[in-house]
Amino acid sequence: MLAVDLGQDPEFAQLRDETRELALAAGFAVAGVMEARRVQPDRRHFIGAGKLAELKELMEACGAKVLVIAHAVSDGQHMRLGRELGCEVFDYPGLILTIFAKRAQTAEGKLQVELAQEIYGRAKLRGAWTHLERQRGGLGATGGPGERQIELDRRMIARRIKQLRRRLAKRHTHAQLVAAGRMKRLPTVALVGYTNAGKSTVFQALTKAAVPASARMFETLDTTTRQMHLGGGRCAALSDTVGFVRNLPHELVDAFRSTLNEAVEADLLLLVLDGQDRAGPAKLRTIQETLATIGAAGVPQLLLLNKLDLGQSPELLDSLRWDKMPFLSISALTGAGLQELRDRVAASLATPAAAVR
Ligand SMILES: Nc1nc2c(ncn2[C@@H]2O[C@H](COP(=O)(O)OP(=O)(O)OP(=O)(O)O)[C@@H](O)[C@H]2O)c(=O)[nH]1
Ligand SMILES: [Mg+2]
Repeated sequence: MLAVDLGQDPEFAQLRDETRELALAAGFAVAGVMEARRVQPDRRHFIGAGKLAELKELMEACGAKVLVIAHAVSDGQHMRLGRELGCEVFDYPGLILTIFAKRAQTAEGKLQVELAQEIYGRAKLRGAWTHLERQRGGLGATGGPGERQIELDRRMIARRIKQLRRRLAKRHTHAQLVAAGRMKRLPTVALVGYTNAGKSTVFQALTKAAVPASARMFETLDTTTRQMHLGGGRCAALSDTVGFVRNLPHELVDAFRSTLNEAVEADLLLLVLDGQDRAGPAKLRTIQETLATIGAAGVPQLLLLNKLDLGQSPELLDSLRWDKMPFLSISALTGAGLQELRDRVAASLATPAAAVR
């Protein structure tokens, strides 16, 4: 695994550790981690020649077959690294796509992942094409067999992307109609947050519905919606959905648009953070940025610090108090704070939107 400190990211250590976690979630055993420090990436190999030689040596010494990079690299860098090191290369977006592909269960989830892969692969193919064209060398020469093949591939992928988008749109409209019928006029609440924060566990605790929760990253890819009782005969429709991570690849955000729309259309967002996590403030920023990207920044929010039973990070608490950010501490596992959560949700849904924040 390769992590490069480019000097712009104050959270480099978190990025490195998180990429390691993601590599494990993708099913790789991490044989070694190499760090490098650069002002900016090398244009050809992302890292300099000296580091590249060192990396090759390290990979040979531990028999590594795969290189995982904690950053997004260009198509050219991707190709050259693979060739130089004689191994398969996963950059950060590629790694996350691989995990999503492994986890996808439902037809919609699989379609969304396939769409994301096609979009990501198309960019890579474009890189390969530029490379071949350069190899061809000749000026003005057209119509070589290789070129025709690449052009055919591109057109096929473009057609596939269009087809996938159409199928997803159809499914989504259908699902919306079904859901609208089932949850007649119920206000909607969506759980959002970092992967592994405990969203599915909170969902289970609030709805008594069984959805898989686990310590694996990106356990949930599909949206589940159930009724949640708020007391006094009132109900809301609660949705559990896909988790966020820093730099969520734009291919995924694009492909998972319909799943993420759940958050855009909600009356209230429950932002779930792992309260014992020192990296909480950075993760909260990631959540807010992702919400802004998908157009859900304006939806009223209630911040939950989950896993109260495990303690709470003083750094996180200080940061929230400093920002005057209201929050509610809960434990989905022990049930602590859940009654107050129900009351707060009921109160916020009963008052005009803006009052919640
Ligand atoms: N101790 C403790 N563990 C919790 C609590 N809530 C969730 N967990 C654990 O945290 C892990 C992740 O929980 P999930 O509910 O799967 O998390 P998620 O946010 O749905 O994760 P993704 O679906 O991967 O995005 C699981 O191992 C849960 O058992 C809690 O209140 N206390
Ligand atoms: Mg989940």
